[in-house]
Amino acid sequence: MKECVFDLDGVITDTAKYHFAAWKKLAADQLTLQLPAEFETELKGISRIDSLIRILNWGKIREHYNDQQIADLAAQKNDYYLKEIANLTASDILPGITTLINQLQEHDIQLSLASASKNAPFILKKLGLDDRFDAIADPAKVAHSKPAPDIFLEGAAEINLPPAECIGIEDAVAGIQAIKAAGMPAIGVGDPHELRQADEVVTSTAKLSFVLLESVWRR
Ligand code: B16
Ligand code: MG
Repeated sequence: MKECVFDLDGVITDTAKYHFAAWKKLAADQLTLQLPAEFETELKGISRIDSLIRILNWGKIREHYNDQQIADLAAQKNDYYLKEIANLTASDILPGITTLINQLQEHDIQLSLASASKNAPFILKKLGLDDRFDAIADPAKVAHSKPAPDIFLEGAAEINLPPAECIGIEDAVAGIQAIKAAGMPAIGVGDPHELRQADEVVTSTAKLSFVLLESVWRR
């Protein structure tokens, strides 16, 4: 194992609640839809535009919006989201992640980020983790979003390593599918049944360690 490719939301920090708060506000204020709580999980790892289209389809109002209106609504959601995350600090890093990063770097493992979020560089900076990562894969540069492998392949390519030397960590089903499609072992964080396509699932980021990742990679 020479590289660890991290997802952001749900692995490094819990921004899902802020995404959901922003979607709820957009849906209520602009679409007169009341989003049920299940959407918080359903939108994990899904790109901004794909999330909006799911919401419009759920509300059976997709055909009322053209591409420009969809882009404007997505931009409005992002404004709400940026307000939600304005006060993120290092205290919002999930348990065990700083220790894991330290352990990986002590073993000369390269770190890259494979988040669907266009806000990922900004969020890493707010968390004080931007200088710990060797590469941040840009979701705007890849053709297909998760569950396609593109963003994880990009994370490996940025460091010039083959996927076989990498391991990926994800909290979303679409993300686990993306890691496996990229040809990397996948570590899931969350519910073992929901994430059963992963090679190993931990119920909390606090349970991640270099020893665990290395042993899964060697299987
Ligand atoms: P943005 P991840 C994902 O992050 C979120 O889980 C998902 O809810 C969000 O829609 C997506 O990023 C895009 O984020 O609107 O900031 O570009 O889990 O891939 O780190
Ligand atoms: Mg995630």
